[in-house]
Amino acid sequence: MEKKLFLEKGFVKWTNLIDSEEINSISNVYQTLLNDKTKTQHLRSDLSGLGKKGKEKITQIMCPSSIHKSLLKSLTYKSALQKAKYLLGDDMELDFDMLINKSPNTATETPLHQDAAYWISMPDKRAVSCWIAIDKAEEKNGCMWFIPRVNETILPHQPNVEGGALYCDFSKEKAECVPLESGDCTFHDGYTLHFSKGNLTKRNRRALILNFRPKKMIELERSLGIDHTGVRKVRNK
Ligand SMILES: O=C(O)CCC(=O)C(=O)O
Repeated sequence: MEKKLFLEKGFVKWTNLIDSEEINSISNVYQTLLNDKTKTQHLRSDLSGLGKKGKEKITQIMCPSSIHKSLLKSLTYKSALQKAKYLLGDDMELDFDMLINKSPNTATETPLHQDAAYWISMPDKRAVSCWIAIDKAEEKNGCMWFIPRVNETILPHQPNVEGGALYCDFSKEKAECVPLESGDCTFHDGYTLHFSKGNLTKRNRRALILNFRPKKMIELERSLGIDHTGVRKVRNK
């Protein structure tokens, strides 16, 4: 059922990917990384592009498991990989992980985009991102919105502001809001248009995102020096 939906629409919601004990364990590691600006400095940026001047609005920390290697062995990573294999095939492996936190009272949206615009063009285009809600995610704190699959082309993208997230222009009329309880997740493919609104609440909105693609494509990326820690830019037109 989930696979059919994912293949048809380009995204699917998955409830209870992880239980409350596992959420607590991931949440502790997450908070440690969020608070530690020294250790995360080389992997950390503000998706809003405005962070250099003041408080971070949308904190992105790439490859948190390169700092906290225990994450790789966690139930969360194992369970997400198992689902990614079910959705796209047994050759799926973890390509990269990231944390995205929307700080409290930051009416800053993550603009509409397709993830594949950030990636190099690869012969095998299968890829899936698992977006895991560490905190309950709803419209008012910036849950994900997805536009059901249109086609598999990449629209023209550009940064919304200097150093900020990429965005593209497309009608949001058909976008579906996907609220999640803590421990739920969504899976979306690289072409699926998505965005999230700002966080208007008093608490963080923390998401852990794991990206999976075929082992051979990860090897290709690494041979070209791509490990997803480089600058944010359009790589695929
Ligand atoms: O968490 C967000 O606001 C955006 C996440 C996103 O764009 C993604 O996971 O591809």
